[in-house]
Amino acid sequence: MLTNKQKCDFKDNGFIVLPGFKSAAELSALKARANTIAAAHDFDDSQEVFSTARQRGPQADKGQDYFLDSGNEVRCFFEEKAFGADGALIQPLAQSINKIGHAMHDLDDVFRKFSHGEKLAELALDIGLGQTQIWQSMYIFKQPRIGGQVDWHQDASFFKTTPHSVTTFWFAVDDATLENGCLWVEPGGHKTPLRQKFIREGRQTKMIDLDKTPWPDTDSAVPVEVEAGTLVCFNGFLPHYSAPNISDKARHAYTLHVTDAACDYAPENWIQRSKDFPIGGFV
Ligand SMILES: O=C(O)CCC(=O)C(=O)O
Repeated sequence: MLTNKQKCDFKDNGFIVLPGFKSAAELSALKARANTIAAAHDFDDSQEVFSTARQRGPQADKGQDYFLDSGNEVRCFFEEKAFGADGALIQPLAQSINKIGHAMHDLDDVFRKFSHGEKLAELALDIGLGQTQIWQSMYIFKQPRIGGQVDWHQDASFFKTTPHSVTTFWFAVDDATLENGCLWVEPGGHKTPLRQKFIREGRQTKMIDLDKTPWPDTDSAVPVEVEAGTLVCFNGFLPHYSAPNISDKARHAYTLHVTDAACDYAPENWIQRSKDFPIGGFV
């Protein structure tokens, strides 16, 4: 699927941009399903917020259980700015959800179809993933006006394998621009050390600092403005971030975090699978 030049670019830069990877029909089916799941969320069941800041500290509360169990479920998380001072939603429910996670790729028919197939398997092979394992799916709404920032991070912090293998498949469901909070990446930054690791200890999680290498700044980072249907594929060591969406335009995206079964998946990773819910790959 990839040319030799594209394979070399992926190795050198740590990411590759593939416009037109998904069709308009595939995108609209995924978006419709995501909106349906968001609109059906039971507000009384959970008002759990997703924010990258929240993932830093140790936690043990009801919200923590909701988050931890979402690894093998389909669950909704709110935007931090979804709530007014009185605790009520400022926008309608479906426009207040930050993301859906984290096992739709196995549990939901529409998401399953989008997340599997020969085309993805072939691409994975081209970038060095021999036997894929899809651990996590996230549908990120980045809602108009209230869509939260995703702080600089490396996805390998969340999915340790030995040797390193986690790779992110990020699909633009809408056009992603500077205005609505596109991804930013540091070309070549996948060669820098892993700065943090996020681990699970029983029913608790914590972020541990590993390396003090500073996060990129606007001199070394580049925005990845892409059209809907584009797949951005990147090495799990690549630092990336996205700004808040203060525009009136939605910026939906869908991501898959994928490792190679030939590498050992760490028992302290927050998402684990049991025998009755086995991990699978693109085909
Ligand atoms: O889409 C975004 O804004 C960030 C996504 C991300 O950080 C990820 O998928 O690892």
